[in-house]
Amino acid sequence: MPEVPVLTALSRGTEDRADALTVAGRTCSYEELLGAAGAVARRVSGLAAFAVEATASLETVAGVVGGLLAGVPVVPLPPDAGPAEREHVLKDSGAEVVPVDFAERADFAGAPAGGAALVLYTSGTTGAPKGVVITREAMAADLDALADAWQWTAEDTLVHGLPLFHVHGLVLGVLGALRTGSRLVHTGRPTPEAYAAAGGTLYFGVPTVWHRVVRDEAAARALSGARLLVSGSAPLPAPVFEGLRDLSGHQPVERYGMTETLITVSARADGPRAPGAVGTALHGVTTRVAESADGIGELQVQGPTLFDGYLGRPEATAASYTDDGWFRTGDIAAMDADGTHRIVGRASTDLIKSGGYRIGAGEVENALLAHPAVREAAVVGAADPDLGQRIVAYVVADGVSGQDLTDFVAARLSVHKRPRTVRFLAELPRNAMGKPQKRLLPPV
Ligand code: MCA
Ligand code: AMP
Repeated sequence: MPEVPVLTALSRGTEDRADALTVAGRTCSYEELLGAAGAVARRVSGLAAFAVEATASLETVAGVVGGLLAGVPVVPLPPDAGPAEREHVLKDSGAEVVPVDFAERADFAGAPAGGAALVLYTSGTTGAPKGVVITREAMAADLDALADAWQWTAEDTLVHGLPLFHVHGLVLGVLGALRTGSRLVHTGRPTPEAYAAAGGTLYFGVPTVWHRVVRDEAAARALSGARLLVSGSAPLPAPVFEGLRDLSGHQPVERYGMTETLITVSARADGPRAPGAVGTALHGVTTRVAESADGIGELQVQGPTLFDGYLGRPEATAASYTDDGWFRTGDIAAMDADGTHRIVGRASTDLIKSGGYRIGAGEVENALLAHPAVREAAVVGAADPDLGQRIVAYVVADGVSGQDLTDFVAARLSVHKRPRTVRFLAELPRNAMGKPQKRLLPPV
């Protein structure tokens, strides 16, 4: 078997079985995956980077494993990305799209172990998304620390249905299984029925998924045979925590992270769990809460799981660190005496979390302003019981409907970046300097 960096269990092959991996209803063994990944590796070897259409499929897994095998960074493209977002990602990364045929098989000897493995595009408060460079070393360190915290082993069957172009679904949800040797069942979509039917021991979901599971009582009860339910990517509301506990018998483990840092803080399989608490720093990670009078401040982190910078943006990379070398998460946190972290908010209201997706208000505003009828636009996140936050757009525009604008954004960017509510105003509230004042916008 060739040595695939990061993917210890896949390389070792001793945990191989005919149903090692199921993605959206199709199943394969490690041997079959390695053959398909080998064919990708041959094709991409020597490229500076390549992009894969990151649908929920065995093809995406083979593409990413092929990149690791060849030592070529992979840029996973959100499959629903519209032309504006797609062009930006391909141009900014310099990656060409390489199609993957899972039926193609080839041997490939394997590449050196270290260096850039993934470039994941993620939104800031303004402008277009930036490419976050994630190394093999950072992923290996993070997955080992999570395996330690969650007692995650080859005995587990991991179940989730999250997108394969973010850290949660791809790094934890696919590469984690191929490093630990746990079986993987990716359900295609993260629906309550599919989670209930999968019969796993370890489940991953964003809070929106857990909210929907709790609303589907039979599905929630069906998870009682699992070992561990894990929530992350956004705050898990207390009623959802309690609903899961009451219906499935499991208190969910909550963990916290970012694309730039991978997962840094988590509750442990053998430790306390409570609503609103995201646990303690993972093995190897150090955290601090920036000084403030009330013990609440910006969470800053250091450790081996951090990114290798924003692709081609050294100033933005430098700006994301304090002068004394700590990564600034932009999240506001408090730490209990026992080291338990609570995330209490975000420093900027211009970063929206909807359904676990991170969306920059500026990117959506720019998409709206590209519509000929729109003169001004201000985008905010409004509290939503299912999505956590719902994108709301306030626009100054004539001769266009709210639905037209929603569809316009969904078509240019990714579907999940579309405003769910559009409100028309005669003008945006501004201060004396003429700057729009989002906090003066009328309630939704
Ligand atoms: C609706 N649709 C439209 C439109 N309206 N299509 C085009 N134009 C429109 N105007 C269609 C969509 O194409 C889709 O079709 C269907 O409606 C449902 O889409 P949507 O309403 O957006 O789905 P949802 O129900 O709101 O999705 C909830 C979700 C999703 C499934 C929970 O938000 C999700 O997958 N979230 C996971 C995000 C995630 O993994 N984040 C991790 C990043 P069709 O159904 O046919 O597709 S965070 C991270 O990585 C860090 C490190 C961490 O901490 O984890
Ligand atoms: P992303 O880069 O898409 O992974 O988004 C990272 C952001 O998600 C963080 O900066 C937090 O704001 C948020 N986040 C992730 N996990 C949690 C959590 N367990 N509780 C609260 N916020 C979270």
